[in-house]
Amino acid sequence: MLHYDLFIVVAKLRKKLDLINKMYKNVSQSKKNNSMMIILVSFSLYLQQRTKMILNMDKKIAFVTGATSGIGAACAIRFAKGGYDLVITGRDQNRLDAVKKAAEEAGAEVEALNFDVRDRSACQLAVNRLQGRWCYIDVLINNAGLALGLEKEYEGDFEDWDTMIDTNIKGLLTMTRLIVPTMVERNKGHVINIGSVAGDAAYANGNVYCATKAAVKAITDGLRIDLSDTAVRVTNVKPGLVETNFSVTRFHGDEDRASKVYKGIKPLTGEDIADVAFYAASAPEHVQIAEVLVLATHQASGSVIHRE
Ligand code: NDP
Ligand code: 8X3
Repeated sequence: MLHYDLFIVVAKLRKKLDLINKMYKNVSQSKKNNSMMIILVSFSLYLQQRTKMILNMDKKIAFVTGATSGIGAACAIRFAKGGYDLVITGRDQNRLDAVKKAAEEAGAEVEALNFDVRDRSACQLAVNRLQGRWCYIDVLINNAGLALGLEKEYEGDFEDWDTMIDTNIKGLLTMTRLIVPTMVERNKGHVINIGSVAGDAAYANGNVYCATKAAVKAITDGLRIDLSDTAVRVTNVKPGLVETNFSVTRFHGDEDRASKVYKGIKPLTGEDIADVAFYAASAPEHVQIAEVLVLATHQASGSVIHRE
């Protein structure tokens, strides 16, 4: 990469000098000197910028989907504090801007991409928009996801089912398909999928959401098998109760109902999960944290929760 970048710089310099010679063939010497000075100053600024970019190439890049809230936002800040630059994605421009600002304050350079992971061509366009070093993602955190509804399977809402399946399964697959090939090319990288305790066993009324997270487990295990002849690592982080916007979304904006989910128990925070993801990404290269189930101390499984 370094050689390639230097090659581009030299080629651009030669092209610029050729152009200058052509443009100023018939101009007086003093005008030529002034113009030459301006061009040299501009070019030295360009070189400074380019050198900064080349030096920055050692900084790793984490790509976090659904970074506008909860676990995704916490991962963005944790990885920024841990020395990564970031690509963050989400659908809400204001919240995306706020997380970008916070991550920049924590020391990261940040590319913010606004798109819906259910829209495959928007995903493709967003990834294609990344240029230079931003094409080389070191850690992909497939976090964008949601639960909608908590009803008996035979009373569930078709639209809620489609949204969960399209986001939690198909969106995660799309991002994996778009980003992992460059990891394979470089024989380097890490995919961290945010699964759930809900994927280990279904709980009452969890049906389709639990199924999407069981699918995340199978997809993560499948990817790990398919990448076992490479140095790319694959991790499934499976949280239990984490207090984020998750339950407000699940209950379609009913905040009272959402707050009851965390009553009588100290739930996990987005930061707790971000710490686990960062730990997995920071393990020595020969260590692959395949799966981590992270529960609040008084939660024993998807359906066993001790409340005060
Ligand atoms: P939040 O609701 O706080 O965050 C969800 C994030 O996903 C938001 O940034 C949201 O963006 C984004 N998102 C949802 N749908 C889409 C979409 N179609 N395209 C792009 N982004 C989207 O919840 P959490 O932080 O808790 O959830 C993050 C992940 O963690 C999910 O996969 C969830 O299933 C999983 N999880 C959560 C647990 C919990 O108890 N909270 C436990 C176990 C797993 P927007 O605001 O635009 O909707
Ligand atoms: C989110 C955790 O238990 O609410 O995946 O399904 S739970």
